[in-house]
Amino acid sequence: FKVSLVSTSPIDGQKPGTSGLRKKVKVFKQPNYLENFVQATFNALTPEKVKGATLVVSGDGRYYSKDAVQIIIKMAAANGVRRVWVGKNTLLSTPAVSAVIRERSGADGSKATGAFILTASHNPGGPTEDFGIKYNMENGGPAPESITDKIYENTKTIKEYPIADLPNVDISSVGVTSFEGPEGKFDVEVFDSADDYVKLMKSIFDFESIRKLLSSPKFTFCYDALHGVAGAYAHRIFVEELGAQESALLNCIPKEDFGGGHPDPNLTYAKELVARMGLGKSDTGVEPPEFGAAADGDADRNMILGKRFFVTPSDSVAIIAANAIGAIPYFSSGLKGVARSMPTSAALDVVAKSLNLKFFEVPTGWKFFGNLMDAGMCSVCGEESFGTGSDHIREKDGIWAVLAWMSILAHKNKENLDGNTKLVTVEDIVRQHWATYGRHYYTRYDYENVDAGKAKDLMEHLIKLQSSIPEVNKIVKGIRSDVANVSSADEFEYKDPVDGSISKHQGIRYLFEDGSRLVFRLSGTGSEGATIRLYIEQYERDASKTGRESHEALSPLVELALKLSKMEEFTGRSAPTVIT
Ligand code: VG1
Ligand code: CO
Repeated sequence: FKVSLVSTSPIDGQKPGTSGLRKKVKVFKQPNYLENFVQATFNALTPEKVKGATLVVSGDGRYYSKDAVQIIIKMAAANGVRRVWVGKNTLLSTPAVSAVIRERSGADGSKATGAFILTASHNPGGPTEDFGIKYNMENGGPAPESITDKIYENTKTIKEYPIADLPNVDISSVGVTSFEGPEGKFDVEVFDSADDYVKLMKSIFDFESIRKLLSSPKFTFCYDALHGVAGAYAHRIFVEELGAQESALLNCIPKEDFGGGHPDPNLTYAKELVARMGLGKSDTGVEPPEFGAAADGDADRNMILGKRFFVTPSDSVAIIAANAIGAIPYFSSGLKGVARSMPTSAALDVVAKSLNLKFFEVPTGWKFFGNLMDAGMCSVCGEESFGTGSDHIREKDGIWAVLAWMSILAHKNKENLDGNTKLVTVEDIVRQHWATYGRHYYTRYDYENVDAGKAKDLMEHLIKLQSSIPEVNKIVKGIRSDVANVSSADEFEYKDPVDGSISKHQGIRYLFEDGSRLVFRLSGTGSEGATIRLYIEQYERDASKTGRESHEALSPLVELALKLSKMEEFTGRSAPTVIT
């Protein structure tokens, strides 16, 4: 093939957010838009990560992925990349990409040193919806801020990019296509999307014990992939490997537009699963399954449900950490440490303290966990946004979280599968956890697609207030006399304990004397306007008071947060778009 240089000019707004660059498809389809970003990424890497390197390119299969993968293949060839690995039909979940970088070897022993992941995760897909791209490093994790900052700088000065005149490569069947270019050979290898990932899961969990649980008539299960890429793994793992019924799978055929839905596994968007699990209804006629779970578009998120019961993601990571050692073979020699993102509830902190584990609080976004894991300081981590994972890879992992819960259920029910003994349920496990460690009542309010200027004004108002705590407390008491005093308030700043890098402005915190917290952040994953996230948390140690309705327990703090921030005044919104 031949390489030609295309001249281009910088395009505004290519700053990667919490997890890569996410924009409307029509933005990505502008001339040179994707090309500029891809070249800016190549230019941000050291030469040996490009020339002669092996790169993975794949994603959640959303609309525009098939075009994007061909463009990236041609640019990779032109930049001197040796080979590109593509999951069949461009499908690889975000955790599977991480696993492929870390675990897969080519026939000649080659290893990948990076990946372009094509996804906008939980954002809807289709011609009028979102596309996204992010780069992951050789540890399998998202590029750190030092690299994403460089990418952004490069997008502001880019003048040209090289591209090869290759024909489109058939990515619908497994196999290698080889080309000869000016700098030698270039291969595109299409491989099975699930093989490497399934192998990794089998090395972590005791599949035999999970299989026994799933085959017990007392245990019923339902998994909703929301038409995301998790469907490509769910059949293989849950049905073929673990013996679940076909009928346990809901929306497990990956679709370019996620069937028109919003592939975000929460109580608002995973409607079908929520209905099947009987949440919000006392009697559905049919008995709901014992255990249910859902994934987002790129399968790194998870929602865990019991029968008529919701497990908050903050509780989920705490419960996995508390039970991992006995239930999951991968952790049999102990946990190196645990970590959560700042807005995630402190349920994990309590477990860490009681089990005497190293504990870290990092900014939102998975990239911050990677350094801790690489340094051997963290085994299990999670975010309130339905993200849970471990150091088996460097991304959060939706199916891993489901297998972790299945392992805990299998472990606790070892003796209960036969005969008439009642199973220990998801709800039992959570209530037992609250009785032992106390409960963190928790909720998140999202105000999506708010005017960006007004969102900024609200944040500035909240920062200004922080300059005088006595003044804040006067206002607080005027709004709700029944909440505790604010003890401190700040903008969260993180110093990475491994490389010393500092990340500022990571969310506004109001911390109360009784351990309650209010956190305000602007989302970094939206593609239009601004999204304000408000996180509300209250700790209850008294075991007799841990069974309240979350909504009711948190109502004083919710009222306070809305009035303190002047939410309606600034945004014109009397209610959030999503509550989780
Ligand atoms: C959101 C979540 C964050 C998560 C990120 C990527 O970011 O809050 O916890 O890591 O999405 O998840 P933000 O900046 O919008 O709050 V995913 O599944 O979209 O890769
Ligand atoms: Co995701």
